Amino acid sequence: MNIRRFVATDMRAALAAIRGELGSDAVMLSSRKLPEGVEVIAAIDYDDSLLGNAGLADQLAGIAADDSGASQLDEYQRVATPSLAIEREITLAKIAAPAGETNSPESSMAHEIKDLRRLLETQLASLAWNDMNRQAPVRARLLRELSKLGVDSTIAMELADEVPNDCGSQEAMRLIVRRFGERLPLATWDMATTGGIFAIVGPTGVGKTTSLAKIAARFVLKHSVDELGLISTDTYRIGARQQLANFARILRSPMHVAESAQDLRRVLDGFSNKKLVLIDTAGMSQRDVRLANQFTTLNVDGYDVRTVLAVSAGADRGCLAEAMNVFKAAKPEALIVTKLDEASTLGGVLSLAIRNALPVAYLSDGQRVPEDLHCAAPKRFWLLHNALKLSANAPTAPDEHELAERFGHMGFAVNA
Ligand SMILES: Nc1nc2c(ncn2[C@@H]2O[C@H](COP(=O)(O)OP(=O)(O)OP(=O)(O)O)[C@@H](O)[C@H]2O)c(=O)[nH]1
Ligand SMILES: [Mg+2]
Repeated sequence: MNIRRFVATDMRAALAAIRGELGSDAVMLSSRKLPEGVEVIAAIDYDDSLLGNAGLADQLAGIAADDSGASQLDEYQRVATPSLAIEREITLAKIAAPAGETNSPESSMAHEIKDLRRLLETQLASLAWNDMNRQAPVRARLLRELSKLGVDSTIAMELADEVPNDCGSQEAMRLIVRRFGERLPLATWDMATTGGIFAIVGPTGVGKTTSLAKIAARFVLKHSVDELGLISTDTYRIGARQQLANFARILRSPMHVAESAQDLRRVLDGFSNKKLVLIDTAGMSQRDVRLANQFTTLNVDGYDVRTVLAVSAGADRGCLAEAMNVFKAAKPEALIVTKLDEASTLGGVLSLAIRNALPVAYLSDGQRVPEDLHCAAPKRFWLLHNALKLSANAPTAPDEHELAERFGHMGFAVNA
C-alpha cells in the first residue's frame, strides 16, 4: 500500500493531484481543512487483507527505520484518520498475538474500520459534489438533469465536460441533449428488408418471441411467406416452443426446433432457399449456466448467424449492465429495445447502446403484432423527446446524496 498526503488549495485541485499521481484507483482515506486549503490522505493498492498479515506494520516500521521516514511516520500518525490509526493498532496487535489466538474482536474492529472508511468516502464525495455546485453550478445542474433522464454517470460526466462553463443553463441543456442524441448509435438496416439469419437473444421475458413475431410479420408484408423460416432453440420449455409455433401457424410459415449446433445446421440446410431465417432463443436468467450452451448452439460453421440482443427499456441500470456483460458472449451486433411503453426513464438503455457502441435496430412499444415494432433509424428525435418527457414527468428525482455518490467520486475540471 502506498499512502500519500496531498495539500491543495481546494478539494478539486487535491482530487486532480491524487488522480495524476496515484491514478484513478486511489482511495481517499481522510480529508481536513487547513489554513492554506485542504489536506487529503490517499492510498493506492489499498488492501484489506493487510489486516491479516504484517504488511502494513512492515510498511510503517520501514518508514520509521530511517530518519526522514521517522518524521514521515510522525506526520502520518498526526494526520492519519482515526480509521488508519486503529488499523495500525490492530495490525501491530495481531503480530504481537500468539499464534492460533482467535481474533474476533479484531475482525469486528476491521468491519468498523471498513464502515468508517465508507463513511469518509461518502463525506468526501459530498464535499466534492458541493464544491462542484459552488464552482460550476451549470455543470452540476446538467448532471442533475442527466441523472433524472437515467443517463449513465460516466456518459453524463463526458457530456457535461463538453459544455463550456460560461454557457447559460438552458443553452447548455440544449447542447447536451443534442450531443447525447448524436452519440446514440442507430442501425440503418432492417432485417425484414435485407433478410439474413438472425437470432434474438436476451434476458427472460423481455419480449424476444414477440419481437421476432413482429419482424416476421413485417417481412411477410413485404415478401412471400415462402421466403421466411422460423426456428426455436428453446428446448427447455414446451410452452415457449408452442408460442412460436402458434405465430408460425398464423403466418403459415415453417417452424423447426434445434437442440444443438448440428441440429441447427440441419435445419438451416433445409432453409437454404429462405431469404429471412429468424431464431428464437430460450428465455433464461442471465445467471443461468445453460446460457453458454445456447450460445454454442448458434455457432454453426458455414452459416453467418447474426445475433441481436433484446433488452427492456424498463430494466434498471444494474440489470442492463449485467445483461450486457453476459450476452456479449453471443456477439450481438444490435439492440432491440422493448417495452418502451412501460419504461419510466430511457437514459439507461440509451446509455447502454452508447457505452457498448451497439446500434439500436428496433423499438418496441406495445404488444400488438406487428404495429408496435419500429425501425429505430428514423426515431432519434422521437427517442430524445420521449426521454425528456419521461424525465419531466418523473415522480421522483435523484436526491443530493445520490448525486454526490454518483459524481462526487469522479472529480471534475472547470472548462475555460
Ligand atoms: N407492454 C409491452 N409488452 C410487451 C412488449 N414486448 C413484449 N411484451 C409482452 O411481454 C411478455 C413477454 O413477451 P415474450 O415475447 O414472451 O418475451 P420473451 O423474451 O420471449 O420471454 P421468454 O422466452 O420467456 O424469455 C408478453 O406478454 C408480451 O406481450 C412491449 O414492447 N411492450
Ligand atoms: Mg420467448
